[in-house]
Parts: sequence; structure tokens; C-alpha cells
Amino acid sequence: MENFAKDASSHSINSIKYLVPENQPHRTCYHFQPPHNWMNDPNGPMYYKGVYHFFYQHNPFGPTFGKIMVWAHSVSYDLINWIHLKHALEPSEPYDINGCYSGSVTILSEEKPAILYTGNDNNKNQVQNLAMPKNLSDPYLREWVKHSQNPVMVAPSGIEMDNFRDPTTAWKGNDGKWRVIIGAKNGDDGKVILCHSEDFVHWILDPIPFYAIDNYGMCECPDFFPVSICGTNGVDTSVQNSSIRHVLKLSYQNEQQEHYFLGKYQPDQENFMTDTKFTGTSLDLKLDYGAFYASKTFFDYAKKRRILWGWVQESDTTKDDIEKGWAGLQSIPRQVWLDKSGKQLMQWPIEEVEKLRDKQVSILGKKLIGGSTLQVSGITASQVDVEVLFELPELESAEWLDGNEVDPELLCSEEYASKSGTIGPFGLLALASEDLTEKTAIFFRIYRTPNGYKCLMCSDESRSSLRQDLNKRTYATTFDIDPNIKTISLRSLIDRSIIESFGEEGRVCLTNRVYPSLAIDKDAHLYVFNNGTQTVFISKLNAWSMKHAEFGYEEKIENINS
Ligand code: DQQ
Repeated sequence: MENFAKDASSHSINSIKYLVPENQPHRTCYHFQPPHNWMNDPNGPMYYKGVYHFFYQHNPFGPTFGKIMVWAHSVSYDLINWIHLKHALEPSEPYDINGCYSGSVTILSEEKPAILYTGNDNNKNQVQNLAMPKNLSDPYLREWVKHSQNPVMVAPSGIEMDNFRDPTTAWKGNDGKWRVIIGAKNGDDGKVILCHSEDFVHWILDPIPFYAIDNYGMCECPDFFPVSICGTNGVDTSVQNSSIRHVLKLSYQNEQQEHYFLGKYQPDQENFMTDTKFTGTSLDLKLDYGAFYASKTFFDYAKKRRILWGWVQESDTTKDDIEKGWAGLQSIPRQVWLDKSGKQLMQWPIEEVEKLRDKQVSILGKKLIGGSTLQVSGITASQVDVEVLFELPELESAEWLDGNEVDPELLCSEEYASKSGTIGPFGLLALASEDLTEKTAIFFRIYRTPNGYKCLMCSDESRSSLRQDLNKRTYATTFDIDPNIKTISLRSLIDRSIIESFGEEGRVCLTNRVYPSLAIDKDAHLYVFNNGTQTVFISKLNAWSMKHAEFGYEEKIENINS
């Protein structure tokens, strides 16, 4: 691919002119946010000729979900520092006049990117539309032209006309035809519809759903991509060979959770055989067990990796969002790959985030006896990247947990961080006030079960703020651990009102949104704790204060109706 990066990197980002009040303690410093107003799903992320493009669902008129959603557009050279551009898509035609909803980008032949997005049409039905860049020699692809034959797809029979949305990135089969899947529902039954096309304009919809699930409601924002069975490199979306597996990810609207399945895609039969069935229990795989939704991946041609973005919702009140003037964050982009076991995905913040690491403090070989709390001082604890490796005692002493099928969130809410256990709870207290009246605990606790050992990973927001009007959640999952395991790791990216945590090197992810009232700016603290009777060791801990990422824009973004 020809590369624009050299020319375009001389472009300097204009100073940030936020249209929201400055010095807001909960506005993040290195997570992606628009300058103001509402943001939800990531749309059409791509790497194109040296530039990363990120589009997202945005209400330009206010900090709540709007009647008229646009595709806002930002570009970057490193996925960390961003330039906000004019909106790529705004409602303008009968087929999208009630909103340009989510979709994806596909790079077609001759390296032409194409957006497939959902339009809410003049009858409030959902149809699929196509848009192409106006000028391929513009490195930022600032202008997009809607196709004259839009809409290119309408809901097939058996699908509700107003619940047919969110096309994926398309993949090309060996027969040269493009395929795309689209989320849908009928009544309370979720569906995923497969469509194919020879020219990306004329589409045939398969009458047999690619995936269907009863009683779980709309399957929003599907994602379908290959993963390599060996190594951490990503694979382009159209690759099909014996050294890959496929991932189908669905955002269940009723649950607001991101479930995924690993399986085998058989292109000749247009069939995806999942390795496991959906059980509706804690055994199901989720990309993130916390506040993370409507995610989307893309293949990064520059670094041969697959990158995942997800929308992280607010959990404060709408009144707060209106006062703040903004709502919604994106997760830090995460590299995603198949674990060596072949049984689950692994995720890790992209390496570029480490460029923001500033002052470092370390703790090595420190004993954490039961009931102890140790402050990690010397860093800006409101915005920090912390990695800790805990050394465990012998596992035989772990508490018994009856039965294999436990409800991890219930367990976590009963066995919260401040209640003593045997091996754990131990972990981090993030965004904590000095007197620990405010804290968000991210912790582990180990149990013996009839079939081996299980680790509970939990995040407890119940004491995250003195405020009573917040939605404070307990997020948790359990995972099996090897009886010979000696250590367990945790990394948390803490950024003023978000904590993204990665347990066991990315095996389990949990994201929290919290709004402390005491633990803000310089009054935020970070602690390591152990409330188990058994001693654990901090084998090593490294924490870095994080610098601000740069967010600016080229031109003032105009209101679309002014
Ligand atoms: N958000 C979009 C829809 C999608 C939903 C509208 C998921 O296209 O289904 O903003 O959050």
C-alpha cells in the first residue's frame, strides 16, 4: 500500500479548544473522547495508507443519545493522539434522515475503502447504505459520498424492519464474492443475517440466519474475524486457511454485554460452527466482563495485528452528563489474539499507550500479610498505568467453593474486597481517597472446587464514590487455574473516571466507570491490599504516571443544522 504518513505527519494538531468546561476531574486524559457531547459505538476503524481512522456514533447537539446520530471522524498516526475532523456522514437523504447508525469499513479492490452503515430512513426503518471517499488522494479521507443506489439492502422477510442494523467489515470468499453479516431481530429472537455481493452494491440476503438465538433480543454490532491459531499476529478479515479459527462477537442488546464464540467457518456451506453453545451462564466467553459494549475490531496492516475498540458507557446520571457537557468514552485500543489453548481470546492494550508513561515507581519483593494495605506513592494516581505480579501461597489452603457453576457477580458482591478470605481478596484499590472511604477494588480470590482451582476476578464499585445517585456495579468472572500456578498478574489503566483491568496477562478484562468525589486529581491514591489470611507477595509492581494524549482538531466543527 502506498503510504501517506510521511507527508501528513508534518501536520500539527491545533491546540485543544474543548467546548466543555475545563478542569473536569472525571474527563479522561488518555482515553478517546470527542471534544464535547455524546459518543457511543466505534464505527469503521481502519488503517489506510499510514493513517489510522476512527469513526464513532455521535450526537453533535448534546450529551445524550440523539434523534440524529452522525458518524464523527478522527485520525491518528499512533492510535493515541488524535485529530478531530468534520463528520464523515450526517443524515441527509430519505434513507438515513433519521440517523446514520453503526457500520464498518471494508477495503475493496484497488485499495478503495467503502463504508457500509445503517440508515434510519424516513419511515424509521433500518436499511444498509454505502459511502465512498470523495478524494482518495486526501490522506485524511475527509469527505465521503453516499452511493446513488442507496439503500443497498433492506430487511428481509421475518426480520423487523426497524431492527436490521450494524453491518460488519466484509470478507471475500475464494469465489470472489463479498460477504457481510448484519444484526437483526424478530420479536425477542436475535438473528444475524448473511448477505453476499459481487460488486458491493447489489446484495443477496441469505434466508437462513448465520446465527440465531431465542429470547435474548437484538444482536447488535456483530463482528466476525479470523484469528491465527499460533502467535499474536492478526489476520486480514478475508483470510481463510487451515491455520485460522473464526470469532463471532455479538452485542446482546437486552444484556448490554459482549459475548463471543470461537469456531470454524465453512465458506462453501456459508456455515459457522461454534465450538461451544451459548449457555446464558458465567461459562460463556465475554470480551470484557465490565462496562464495555458495541465493540469492533480491525486488521492493522502496519503492524499485522488485530485491534479491538469498545464503547465504555457512563454510569452517572443524565443530569450529570448534561452538566459535564459530554458522555461516553472509548476503551484504549486493545490488541486481540487467540490464546495458546485455542479456547479463548487474549487482549492487551496496544504498545503505543506506553509512550504516555511518565514518572515510574517500582516495588519489588514485598510481603503483603493478611489485612495489610500498601500505598503506591510518588505517582499521579488519578492517571496511571500499573502492572503488578503477585506471588501466591500454596493453593491447598484455598477456601472450598461448592459446585462449579457459581454466579461470579453474586459471589463478588457477597465476598467483597473488605471481607476477609484465605487466599485473597488481594489486588488494587484504585482512585482511592487517603482515608479509603472511596476506593474501587480490583481483586482476585482463589477457591478449591471439586474439579480443581478457580480464581474469582472481581471489581467492586460499591465504595467508589461517596455519592449515592450512581449506578455502582460489581463485575466479576471466574476462571480455572493450574494447581501449580505460582503467580498471578494484574494491569490496570486508570484514567480519572475509567479503570480498565487486564488479569492474567489479558485473559480476563474488566472495565469500570467511577466518579469519586474525594479521590480526584492530587487527592487520588493507589494502594495494593490483601484481605486474605494467607500472605501474598508483590513479586514486582511498576506504576507510571500517564501524560495527556493530544486531542485537537483542524477546523471548528459546525453544527450540522446551523
Ligand atoms: N448503537 C447504534 C446502533 C447499534 C447501537 C446507534 C449499539 O447502530 O445497534 O447509535 O449501541
